[in-house]
Amino acid sequence: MAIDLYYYMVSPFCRSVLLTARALGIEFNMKEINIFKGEQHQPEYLAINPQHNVPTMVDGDVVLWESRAILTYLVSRYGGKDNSLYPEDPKVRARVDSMLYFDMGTLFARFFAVFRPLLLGEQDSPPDGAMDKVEEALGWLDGFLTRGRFVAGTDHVTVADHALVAVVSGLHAAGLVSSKFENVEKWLVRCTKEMPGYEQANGAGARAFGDFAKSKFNK
Ligand SMILES: N[C@@H](CCC(=O)N[C@@H](CS)C(=O)NCC(=O)O)C(=O)O
Repeated sequence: MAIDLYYYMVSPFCRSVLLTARALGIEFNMKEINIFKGEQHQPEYLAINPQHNVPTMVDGDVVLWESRAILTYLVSRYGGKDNSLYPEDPKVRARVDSMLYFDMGTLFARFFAVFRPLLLGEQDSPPDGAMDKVEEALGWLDGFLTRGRFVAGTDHVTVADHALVAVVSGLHAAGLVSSKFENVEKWLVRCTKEMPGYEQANGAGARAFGDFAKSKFNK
């Protein structure tokens, strides 16, 4: 049975899901929800996801939102035994989980404090000082990337890279990642080369996000 994905490409959380799906060879039945037009508030969508955000995945009787839960579900269900995207070794998995939580609780949280009001049209320019907190989180990420080629200290891509690259590539496309973060810059290039279907899953959407962000920052 086809898996439905309700998505909007500007959203990094939809692009991370597409990166994991590409890596696993999963083709979704794609259902666009234009959050700029408020389509997430339609009653049919609220019946699926009362939290009215994207992405939402429907795989038979499994209905999930929260992008990072979708990433790990897809690998656990469709990735086969000990898939390197979300390895079963408890020590490696713990590092992957740690980076997913860093994304959710720190980088994404700070990113969202800047961009949520802009994306939903609640404000027309970024809140004062909020980008400094994003910059601080990018500095930590730069440090984490001294531990290995990818964010969990592995030599290969994991779902933590999918989650983080979707956010960071959008900031980069907007010109908001300082060139002093050399490890981040090199990792971004590595991701474009080593993630299957990167351009379709994330590249174009990240640039669309970058154009949107530039329009709000360069007033
Ligand atoms: N923590 C959630 C965040 C999802 C989220 O907030 N998505 C935004 C788009 S970037 C959205 O759909 N906002 C519309 C709304 O909240 O009404 C995830 O990772 O999936």
